[in-house]
Amino acid sequence: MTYFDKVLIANRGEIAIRVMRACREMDIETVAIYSEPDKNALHVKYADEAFQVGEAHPSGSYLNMDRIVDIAQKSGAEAIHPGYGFLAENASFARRVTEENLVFIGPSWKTIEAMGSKLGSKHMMEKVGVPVLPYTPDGVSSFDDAKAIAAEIGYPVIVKASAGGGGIGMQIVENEAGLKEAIEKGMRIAKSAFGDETVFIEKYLVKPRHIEFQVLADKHGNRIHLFDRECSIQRRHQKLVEEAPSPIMTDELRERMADSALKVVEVSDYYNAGTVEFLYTNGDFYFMEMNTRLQVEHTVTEMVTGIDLVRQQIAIAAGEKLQHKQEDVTLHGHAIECRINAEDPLNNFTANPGKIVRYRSPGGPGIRVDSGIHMGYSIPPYYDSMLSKLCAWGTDRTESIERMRRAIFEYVIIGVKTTLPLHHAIMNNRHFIDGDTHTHFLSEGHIQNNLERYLREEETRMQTLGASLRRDKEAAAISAAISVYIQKSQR
Ligand code: MV4
Repeated sequence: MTYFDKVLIANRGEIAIRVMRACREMDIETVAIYSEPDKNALHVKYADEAFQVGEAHPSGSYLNMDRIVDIAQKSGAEAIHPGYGFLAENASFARRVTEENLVFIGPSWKTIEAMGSKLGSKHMMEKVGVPVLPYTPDGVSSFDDAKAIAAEIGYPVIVKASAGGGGIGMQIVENEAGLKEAIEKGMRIAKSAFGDETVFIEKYLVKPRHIEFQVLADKHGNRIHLFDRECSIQRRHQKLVEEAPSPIMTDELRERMADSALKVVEVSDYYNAGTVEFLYTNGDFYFMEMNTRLQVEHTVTEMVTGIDLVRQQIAIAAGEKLQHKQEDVTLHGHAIECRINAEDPLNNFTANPGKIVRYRSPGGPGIRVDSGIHMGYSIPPYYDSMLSKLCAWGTDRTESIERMRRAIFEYVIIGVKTTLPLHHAIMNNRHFIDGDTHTHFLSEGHIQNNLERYLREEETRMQTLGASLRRDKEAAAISAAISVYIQKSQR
């Protein structure tokens, strides 16, 4: 069944290749866009056609709506997949695509717009009985109107941007003395980051878990969930490790949370793939936000359910009914994803772009590597630092951890510093192994000493490897020649 003849992927890196893989399996031609620094990127080589969309900076390329729509029309693409990040949750873009008679592979722009307001989505969920934390129903704009409500909610509270996401602008307030400054600072950040200074206050949970539910809905009123993911190990609101299912999930809790997640889908008229985000603490859970996109960590859900979420997105966008009933969706085993970023974990995770001089990705039983890099590739400094996603599936969480350890050992990326040593330390950390994770796991310093010891070992390993690198220069030259050959043969 070919739902579309041609789809434009308005993204780069691993997610662009991920979407192109689904398209290739579905016999759908692919159109890539690329910025000037990405002209030799893997997603450009992978696509059937590729067009330069602009210069390095995202505003001139991957965020350039006019150019993207123009390329879609000129190339004859019928649909656009936004991936994640960039324009994936931009209601104006989804609306523009729809108004140009192209299909946006995602929810309706109206739903994207509605879920983009954290306050508005809380109101919506509260009405249908989805648990939300005590909060100020309207935005707060001054200390006076906030003081009374904050006292009612009870400290600590947190100030959040309504138009925001990813923790940007969040201000934790321990007591009334800090409230005024927190509101003013939160409003300033909200205004500059999102162009909307609306902030609200809600009860602050000290060490919650981040548990999210994958959902799928079609345009005919069918909706299902595809179980839960735990994404609590984050650094500055950037997820580092995700897993499915959550290690603390029970059948009873899952039923309650899934029921809430599906209520969110229903009341928001949602269709396509989405994620309902909750915070969990001591048996209670609270709706946080609805992510109207395919997420980075969709991989672990695919590994434990066997369902290809991108294929489902494309079929739904083409008007198909859901291919699975809820009772058909079964959970099998456990999957963990480690985000491999070009960052230096011992230097405050500073981005570490550069050239990959040696690259060998792991394989074998239960391993999946979704990456946008190859030997000889130079990582541009203009975009986010994620190089690849290393995923390990096991029949249970223990086997999944054991496999992840083995895969991290096999993974060779030379030329840039990466978060691989951090993931080695996490996979060997007693708290992680016991499933005792929460959102402040990394900030509690569990990992640091392990990390330093492991890095010293890593340094020694690199020194011995360095000796063999010289021999590999020929290998690098050969691989460069091959990639040029592929490029030429595709023109
Ligand atoms: C919270 C919270 C505690 N209490 N809200 C971070 C970004 C966004 N997903 C919401 N976030 C949080 N909201 C209340 N009322 C703690 C966080 C939070 C967090 C949440 C999930 C995973 C990691 C986190 C790291 C820091 C803070």
